[in-house]
Amino acid sequence: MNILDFSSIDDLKRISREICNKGWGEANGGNISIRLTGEEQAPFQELQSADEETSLPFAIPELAGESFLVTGTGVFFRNISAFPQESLGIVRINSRGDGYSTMWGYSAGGRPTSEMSAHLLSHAVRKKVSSGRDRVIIHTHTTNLIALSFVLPLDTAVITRELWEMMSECLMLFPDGIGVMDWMVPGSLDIGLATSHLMEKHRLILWAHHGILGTGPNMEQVFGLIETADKAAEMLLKVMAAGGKKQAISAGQLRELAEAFNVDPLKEAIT
Ligand code: 2HA
Ligand code: ZN
Repeated sequence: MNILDFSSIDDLKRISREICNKGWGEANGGNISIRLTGEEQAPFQELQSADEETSLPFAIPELAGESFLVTGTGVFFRNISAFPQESLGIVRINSRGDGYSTMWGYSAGGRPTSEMSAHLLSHAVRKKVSSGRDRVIIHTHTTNLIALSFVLPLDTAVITRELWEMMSECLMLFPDGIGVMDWMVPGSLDIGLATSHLMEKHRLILWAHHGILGTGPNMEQVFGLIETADKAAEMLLKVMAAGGKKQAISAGQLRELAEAFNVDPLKEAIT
């Protein structure tokens, strides 16, 4: 089996192009990880990595033995399609969940994304809370959501409500809201721990003045979630620039929407 034929690699190439088309993929901004399916992990189960194991500053026994396709540090999204083997790698978590080895990729001597802590800690949480369904994490520099983080209070309930009010689809697509974090140092263990904590409740996390993380079962759905939130943010910025809201979807109408589409919206955002 040729690893470059994995559907996950195709998906990643396609979505990284979409991200660049959106203008979110400047330079080496953003990173993506996918927990591989049993079928995609199979070729690595018996393999021993030639590389030394890299220790993690935490233990995630929930992910012991799992393999992940992860974008490399410093990789430009716009180059992934042309150079997949250099830009991407497959890493396998050890049996204790406190280290990983590279099984394939990073062929020019690279290593996984600088945001590896946020990705792995979030995967551990989402595997548990979604009963294994969520396998993808995308981090990207969504222009409009970043801009909003300068003008709205950095509060989960406030930003969730503002986005829900912009389009009917928002509450349907992310009833669990958008978890909002203060600015933190990118790539740090602290940003990873704080992100994974919020991932217990939300599939979208806003990193103030930096970008967003989204999670879900596949690339398409995660990209769709992020694109919808960023479109709502874009509209809110336009509305603000045009003098502010004169009317909006009301709390009562949001409740009607939730009932009609049988979703359970984040309570604090709909008071
Ligand atoms: O450089 O986006 O957050 C990749 C990043 C770090
Ligand atoms: Zn980033």
